[in-house]
Amino acid sequence: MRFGRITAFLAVSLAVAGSAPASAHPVDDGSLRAAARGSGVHIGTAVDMSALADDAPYRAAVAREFDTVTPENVMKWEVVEPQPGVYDWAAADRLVDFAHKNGQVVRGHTLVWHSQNPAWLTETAYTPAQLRTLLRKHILDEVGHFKGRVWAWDVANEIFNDDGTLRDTIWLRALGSDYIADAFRWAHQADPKALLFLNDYNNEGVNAKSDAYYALAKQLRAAGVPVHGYGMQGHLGVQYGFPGDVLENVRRFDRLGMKTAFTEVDVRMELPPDTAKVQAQAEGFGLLLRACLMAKNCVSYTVWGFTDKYSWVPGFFDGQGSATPLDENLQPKPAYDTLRETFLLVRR
Ligand code: 9MR
Repeated sequence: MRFGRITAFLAVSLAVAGSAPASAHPVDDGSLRAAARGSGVHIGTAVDMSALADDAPYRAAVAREFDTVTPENVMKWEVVEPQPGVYDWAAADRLVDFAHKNGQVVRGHTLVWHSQNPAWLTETAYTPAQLRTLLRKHILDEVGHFKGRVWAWDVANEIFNDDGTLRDTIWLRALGSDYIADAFRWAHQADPKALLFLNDYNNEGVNAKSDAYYALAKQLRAAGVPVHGYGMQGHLGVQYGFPGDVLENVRRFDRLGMKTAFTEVDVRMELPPDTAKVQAQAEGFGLLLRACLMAKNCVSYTVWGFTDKYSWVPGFFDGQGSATPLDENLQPKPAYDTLRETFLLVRR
């Protein structure tokens, strides 16, 4: 019964949302986007470009439910520069165009990472000087290509281990920790207006990893490096329990004068789902959104896919899934209701 109303809203709006700009929904149409309006927090999703092209209900839901989008894969280095010096921006441009038609802002993801780099980059024995030149060119070219069209960038992704030591990557090995400050400086040079984020997982609560980020952020900002934001991916699982001190963590970055964001939220579970797991999942989604709304400078809350139809989780974790707020038929789960209710109840 509870979902009947929301499902009806979804059905009606799916019919109209395809090309409707944000201003076409001045009242609460039952969407997440409407609930988030006026909260100061953007509500977002990662977007799967094949689904966006081929699945009309998916496409309509992206337009209707969210006011920020993140490319799930198509801005990653292996996609944008498949051969040295040969760029392919086509898929990423399609998403940016879609976002602008629908009154959405874009979170760019991601500029320096240990994963999803092109084979030509990782399998060639470049010298440190060459690697630095390649990284600089990659960041200047990519941020430059999207200048003025990307609101915020995940500049450095997953640079720490869970114990707070820097992750062993081709960048750290060749360039030492300086690559981090350099990446932010280059991104800022290419688009001085974009918000520049650190981003990681298992850094939502206060722990060794988030302590390392706090120390790094403080140090970079004291040195005048343009680091504006701290991203917490928010990949949770009901079987692990949830971090208890998320608000405390977010607030310490607030006090540093940084923006914060939840960038990839999903809450997975051992399959099959049952009532208790689905309820716990709703609590996980709600916990992170509450922390965001209760902090002063939390600017966005993005889910890593909104429907189980395209979630990355089952492909990566054996026997797990059901991690998003809508099921495979795009029907809302309690997590969806919790997100809406939290937006409507917790006002800054
Ligand atoms: O969801 C993405 C999936 O489609 C890719 O195969 C995968 C490859 O590493 O990356 C996934 O997205 C990741 C994101 O870029 C960074 N944080 C973890 C995400 C889930 O693995």
